[in-house]
Amino acid sequence: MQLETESTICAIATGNQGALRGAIRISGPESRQVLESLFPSLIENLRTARHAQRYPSRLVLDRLGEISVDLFYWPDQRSYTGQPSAELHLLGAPVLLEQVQALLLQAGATLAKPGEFTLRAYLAGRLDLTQCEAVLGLIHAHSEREFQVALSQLAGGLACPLKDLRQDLINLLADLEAGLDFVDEDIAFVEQDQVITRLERAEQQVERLREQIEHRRGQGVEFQVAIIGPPNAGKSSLINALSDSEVSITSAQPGTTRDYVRSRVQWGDIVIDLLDTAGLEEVFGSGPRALAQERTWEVLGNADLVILCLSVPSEVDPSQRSIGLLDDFGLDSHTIGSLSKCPRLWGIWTKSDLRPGWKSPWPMPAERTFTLSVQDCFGLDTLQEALAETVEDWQQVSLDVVPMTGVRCKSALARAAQSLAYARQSSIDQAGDELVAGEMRLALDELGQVAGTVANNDILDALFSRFCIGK
Ligand SMILES: Nc1nc2c(ncn2[C@@H]2O[C@H](COP(=O)(O)OP(=O)(O)OP(=O)(O)O)[C@@H](O)[C@H]2O)c(=O)[nH]1
Ligand SMILES: [Mg+2]
Repeated sequence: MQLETESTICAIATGNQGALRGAIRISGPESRQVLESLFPSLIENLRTARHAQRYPSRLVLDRLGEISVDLFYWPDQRSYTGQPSAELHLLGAPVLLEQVQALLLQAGATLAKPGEFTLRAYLAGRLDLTQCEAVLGLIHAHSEREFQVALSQLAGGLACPLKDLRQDLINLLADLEAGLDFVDEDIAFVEQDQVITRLERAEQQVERLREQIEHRRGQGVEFQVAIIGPPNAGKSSLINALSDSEVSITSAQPGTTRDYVRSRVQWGDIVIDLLDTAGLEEVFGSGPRALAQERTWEVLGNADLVILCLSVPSEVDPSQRSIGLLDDFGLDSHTIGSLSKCPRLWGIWTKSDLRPGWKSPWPMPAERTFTLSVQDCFGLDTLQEALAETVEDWQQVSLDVVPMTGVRCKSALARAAQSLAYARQSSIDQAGDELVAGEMRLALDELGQVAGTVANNDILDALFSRFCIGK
């Protein structure tokens, strides 16, 4: 991507799915001129604007007629991107948004490249790299959980402790460097044992940050698969088979599983959280059964993938009348309606041994379907492979996007830890404060890379503010 900020860019900022409100962003030195050609009646207001303001306005579009537009205008660098910018808020219909965007392009704006607004915010010093990556994470967030991880990172999950750590080191370095300036006069701004203690503390903080990143990678973003279905469909048996251990109780009696059971399975690099749930059923009133249903829906809502299990109808079961109607499998229409809203739903015909050669189509929309028998160990491999493949793709996205910070930060933190260790050793060996300061600068560079800023100016600031006090 070009690091060019002289052009005036625009882009539709909301999704193309069609929503109640849509927004188009504009940023760049010519923002006002572009807006003036769209809103001639606002020319005077825009030219005299001294601070960000909202202008309720209207636009006339070809064939579509007049529409109302809320114009938000930031006249100077006090904006997200650090340049004159604007947002047009209007009805979220894609056709409207595209027409308005076309007008902006005609008026001289160019179409923004992916991430270009965030890049400008970064270049303007509005965001550090960890925050930029979190913004990217928000854009790509697949599920509510990933969204939460991205949000917490944006709010400083990593940025805050990192800032504190750097500040500590900058202060220490400033003390050391101040001492270097007065080396002839033998003035020490900081005692040697203080230097050693503070470096040791910094090393521990780096270690804690590394752990935090590791924890974030391991904990926050594990792929969750909710196994659901009517009572007795064989859900718990399936979880046990996939986990290769008896994590959930099974029995011929419907309603065996009452609360959800979590099983963390690991196949090579693939980690999956399998969640066994209480069988879906219509329950009226309150009590443990109703509570169990609530839990099931809760688990289902948070899952990255929902797998619905339906037992193939046994030949001797007279209750199976017309195959293909979900009611025949013990799911009421309300449940079916709610399930159809799951973003990712797979279907499994279980207990295929009960009906050899069973080949009925899956009775509701599903991304993938399988037929298996836990009893005969049939079809488990296929399911396992499909799961592994899906989780691998998902891990790629979720590890690359938000915690891509993690991958990048980990190696920088490792180098920072090493420099701090050298610095401390040099101090212990009394090898000279120049060497200690040199290693500390390397460590700060690494940490600065993590935060996406360079430490030199910070050091100057810290140093300068000290000299002002006494001289
Ligand atoms: N024939 C056959 N029976 C199975 C198979 N899988 C499970 N079962 C039996 O079906 C019954 C119910 O199995 P569970 O795994 O407890 O079913 P569930 O869906 O967890 O049931 P709830 O917890 O009550 O909702 C048990 O008797 C199992 O042994 C299978 O592949 N073939
Ligand atoms: Mg069960």
